Amino acid sequence: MNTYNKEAFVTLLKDKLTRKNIKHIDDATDQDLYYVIASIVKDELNPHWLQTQDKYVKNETREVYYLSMEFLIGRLMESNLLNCGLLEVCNEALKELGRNPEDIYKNEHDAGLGNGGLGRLAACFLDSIASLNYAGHGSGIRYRYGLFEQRIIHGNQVELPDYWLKEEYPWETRKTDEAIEVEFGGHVQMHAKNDGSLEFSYHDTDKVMAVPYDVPVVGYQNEVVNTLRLWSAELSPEESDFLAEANGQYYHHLDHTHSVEQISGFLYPDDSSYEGKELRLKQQFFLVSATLQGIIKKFKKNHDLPLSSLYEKVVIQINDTHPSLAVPELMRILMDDEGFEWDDAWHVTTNVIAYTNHTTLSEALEKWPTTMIQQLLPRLYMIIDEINERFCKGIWFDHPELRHEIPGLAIIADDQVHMARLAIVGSFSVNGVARIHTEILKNKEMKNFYTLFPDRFNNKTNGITHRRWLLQVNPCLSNAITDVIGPQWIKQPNKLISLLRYSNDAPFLEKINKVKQSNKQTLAKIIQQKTGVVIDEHSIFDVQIKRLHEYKRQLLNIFHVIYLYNELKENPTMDITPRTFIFAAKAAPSYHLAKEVIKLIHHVASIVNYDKTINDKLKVIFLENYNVSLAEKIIPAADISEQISTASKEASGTGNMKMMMNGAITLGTLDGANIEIKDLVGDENIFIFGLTAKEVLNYYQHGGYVAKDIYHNDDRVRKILDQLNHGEFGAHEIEFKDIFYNILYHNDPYFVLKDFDPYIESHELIERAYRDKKYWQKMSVTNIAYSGKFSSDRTIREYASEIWKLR
Ligand code: DL6
Repeated sequence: MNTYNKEAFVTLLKDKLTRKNIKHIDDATDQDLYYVIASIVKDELNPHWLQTQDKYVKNETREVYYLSMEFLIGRLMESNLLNCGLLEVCNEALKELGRNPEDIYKNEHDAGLGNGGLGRLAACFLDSIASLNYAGHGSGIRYRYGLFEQRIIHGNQVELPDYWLKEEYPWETRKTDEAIEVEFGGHVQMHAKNDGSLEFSYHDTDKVMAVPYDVPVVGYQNEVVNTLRLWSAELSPEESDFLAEANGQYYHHLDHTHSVEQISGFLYPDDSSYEGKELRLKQQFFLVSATLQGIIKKFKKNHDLPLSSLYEKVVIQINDTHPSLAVPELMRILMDDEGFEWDDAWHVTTNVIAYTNHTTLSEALEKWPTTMIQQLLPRLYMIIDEINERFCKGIWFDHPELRHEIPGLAIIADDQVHMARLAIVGSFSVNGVARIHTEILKNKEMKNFYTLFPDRFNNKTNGITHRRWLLQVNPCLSNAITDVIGPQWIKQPNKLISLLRYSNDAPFLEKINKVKQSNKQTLAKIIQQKTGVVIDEHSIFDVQIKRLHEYKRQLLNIFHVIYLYNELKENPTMDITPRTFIFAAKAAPSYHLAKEVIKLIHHVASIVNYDKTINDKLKVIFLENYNVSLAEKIIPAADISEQISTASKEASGTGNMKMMMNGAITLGTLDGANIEIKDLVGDENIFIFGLTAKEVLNYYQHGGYVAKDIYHNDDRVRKILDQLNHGEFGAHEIEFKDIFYNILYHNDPYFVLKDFDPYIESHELIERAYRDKKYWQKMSVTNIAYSGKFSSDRTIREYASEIWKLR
């Protein structure tokens, strides 16, 4: 793509600046330059965007649509520059002009249109789909407010609205002419047709316009540009006219406009528990209906084929159950708008839709009250009811051995619509996101469905885009790698394996070490700027960055810190390698215990970081407002990657992959993708501890374990819990009682105490291993070498060949 050298780029920048901003380069602000560079990038990629679309039309390409309520894309400037082949030249040009590229790029507000795991995965997938030259697009919602901005005030999380669209977002293009009408509510009338079949019409519905904003998804230096289409809710012209005619109803008009726009107003900030809010259901239907209507319009326009062969050209991957209304909505469109009979519509639907599950946490499994769906989506409810009837009858007649299981399989049960069941029944593929997760789905959580549909279930272990998470965020490490094994790994990340040849090569190890050290220095500066705390750049950077949830066990981590602190207080001359524990995490606003843990981390930090008697051997850092851009700064500097979820609870994890790829060593439980990391790097290159998933599930089945036994028998544990209970880490006595009670009186549901001892032991092993520099660096290189497997390119190739059947 790129044809510029530094001089040409400088000229172009100046020229654009004159035309756009009527300014000389010396007067340009960082923000001016940000927009000017974005405009240069768009000039570069827009022709390819159009060509890519033309190519798909001309070749009648089969296309995949990744439907997701979340796309956590972060900033796009650097990745777009990188993928267009302009990053280096742009950086050089800016430096030539005496400007710091980072200062310019950070003018982009992170697009935080996701909570965490599944939203970031969707962003990585889009990057891989385009980079591998597959025809695939994202479809989501253009929330005006992304995930809340986190502030910490006196240790407490406070949430502020994230109005990320305050400044112009240069990457989006509004496509008014492709807007689509979505209908809610109203009532349904049935009419008998001449042939005796039924016809349905809808009356008095509320109509909302879904207006698409397209964001380019740029493939890595391959001239492919796919589309991320984000839908925005607006008042439909028809409704607007109607309101205008109702004279004197100005305030009503405003109210109504506001309530329509609320549909794409904000992202729900919880990723781990389900909340039955009507607005959320509206958002889901809005996304699904606009996307499906758009797909069908495009199919009719671009293919000379009957709609009954939709599945030959279209596949829809639904990201968790949030878009699972796609099943009844596609049925509705095919039957009511296109005149299909039920069986034909069902055949098409169940050959178009595929479903990915991202969690087995029962509190996160979506169930909507039947009355809510009946009122908001009356025709869809009728269809869901019919799907359920037919499905249950099928079990009754074809699987008599499962008759007694029908209540646990039925899509409608206990006056609720069970969305995961709907998604499984209406899809041709159901996949988990790591080997162990898929096994748990098949053998436990979805066991009876697996019996019914054994061929439907499959595993697709997650991945991350190595372009962003190595090439872009860690350029020095990338260069060091390229210096020894050549640049092929960039297009074929599996080639990173050749690094194994250098795992004993002293000069290479030294180089890798220098890169890590310099990344740690950079992070140390950021930490000082943000928190005022000076940390030892040579300490072990022990990192846990992810959403705050009990199952992710940040509590276990901070208990270990308290334990170390207690040890150091008793023995200040204790010979330990200095440690810096780095946390970053947002808690769902209504998740009390998670917020308590954030507070505890802060209170511990405020004691440990300023206690002179421990000689700066421990520091605890909490970086507020965790988002993609912050992760990009922390990950390259990590020595230890804490992946310590209660076994069986973390479906996969992707932070584990990002840190491994940047040379950190995993300290983890046998959970999610940690297991696959361990299988690759071997026991000697990872620190594994704690209960296995089997043990955890077994405890759950038998009512847990007795946490008080550990409290009574382990002095270290008792001391920590007593410190909490007596307010030693709180501003007042009752602070942290809830944590104390949850562990001792709710029987430690996430096995923090049970795994405490092996966790401490692993930390002691880490301490010893870190002292042997050579050994540590070898481990680090081995992890990088095996990380190619966790590129999302591998994952996407698997989806493309095994589920999507894309060429
Ligand atoms: O599959 C992406 C990601 C997994 O890596 C995480 O293990 C999983 O927790 C996450 N799930 C979610 C939503 N649900 N919950 N909890 O983001 O998906």
